[in-house]
Amino acid sequence: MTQTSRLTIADLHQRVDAIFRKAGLNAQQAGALARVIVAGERDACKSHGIYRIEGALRTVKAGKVKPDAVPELDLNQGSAIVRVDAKGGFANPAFELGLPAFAERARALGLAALVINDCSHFSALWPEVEAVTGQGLAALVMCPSYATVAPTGGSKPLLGTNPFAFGWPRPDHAPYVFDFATSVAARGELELHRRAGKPLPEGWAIDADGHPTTDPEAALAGAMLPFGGHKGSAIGTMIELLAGIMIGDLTSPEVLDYLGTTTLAPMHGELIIALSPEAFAAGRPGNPFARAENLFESIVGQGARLPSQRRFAARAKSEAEGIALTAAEMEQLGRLLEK
Ligand code: NDP
Ligand code: PYC
Repeated sequence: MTQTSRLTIADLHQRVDAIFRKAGLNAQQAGALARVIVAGERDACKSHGIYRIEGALRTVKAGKVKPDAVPELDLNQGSAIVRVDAKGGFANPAFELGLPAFAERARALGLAALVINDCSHFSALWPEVEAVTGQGLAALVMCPSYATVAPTGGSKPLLGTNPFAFGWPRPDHAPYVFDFATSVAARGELELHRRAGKPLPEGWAIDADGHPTTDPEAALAGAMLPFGGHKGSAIGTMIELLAGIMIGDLTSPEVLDYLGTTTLAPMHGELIIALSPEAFAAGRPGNPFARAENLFESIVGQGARLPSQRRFAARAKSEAEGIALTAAEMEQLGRLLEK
């Protein structure tokens, strides 16, 4: 049986923050990164938990992200678009900087967009979705990645795994949140299968010659497939357009050209849209939050589960018992702290 240790959320945060501080990140960058990585581990989202620390450190070492960046907020007064220039740093501190003005703008105008430019991005999107729903607003979040996914009908990497996330605030419950890659699975899952020596499920990937494969090595050298065939392929393309080209930032093929590898965190932009359900439903019959509850009850009433339900259950367990880490993960944290 694998031996596990349990760390409190605060203890894991302190260790991850210390690792990043030691690697030269300023307090703003290190703190925001530690918050998102620890949240991933706390919610049992292993593909974006502590496994990501080494990739972030490699990206710093390669000079492909600025560890001391101080993001700059452009309020763009009167407009629905709030912009943060991440200044070549990570996306997470840029988001934290932009959130208050962006949420205030969405409440005042009914909807607003937060554009983040020039950021290194490796994290899950749900922490940002939850930050927006925590303000009583619905949220749509998306970003490109690097070219690793073949468009449906093609055979070469072109699109990114382009994550897409949505949240709806629920006054008396945890929000409704989904967050997924527009590829069949996140690329992090391929890497975790490779490390564990496990074959991939069928339908995830093709090899460099375009043939279906379940071998993680062959898949990493080939291309991943979009989820839902042509539908995921089109949504992935939409994300390249909206969160790459429209916001004046890099698309996934351009990111790969810039980095020359998929072993570092990608550098691109991010688009976050907030919508006020009250503003959109004003003057129409029914309270949008009460009507949404009826919909959720009907879904759960059929025996289905809501997205994020597994994650919220894992969070409750971590909060009560601490975050479970394997001996190998504890050793990894210790090694990185000593470096
Ligand atoms: P998953 O397929 O694991 O999960 C996708 C979503 O579906 C989750 O919200 C999940 O909720 C929900 N879900 C899963 N099973 C069910 C079910 N049976 N019924 C209802 N809902 C369900 O996600 P991916 O592997 O596609 O992505 C994982 C993460 O990777 C995401 O957080 C994404 O943001 C991140 N990512 C980041 C990228 C980047 O460039 N920064 C690129 C690609 C991915 P639950 O969590 O509760 O299971
Ligand atoms: O898991 O696909 C992924 C990913 C790419 C960049 C960050 N996460």
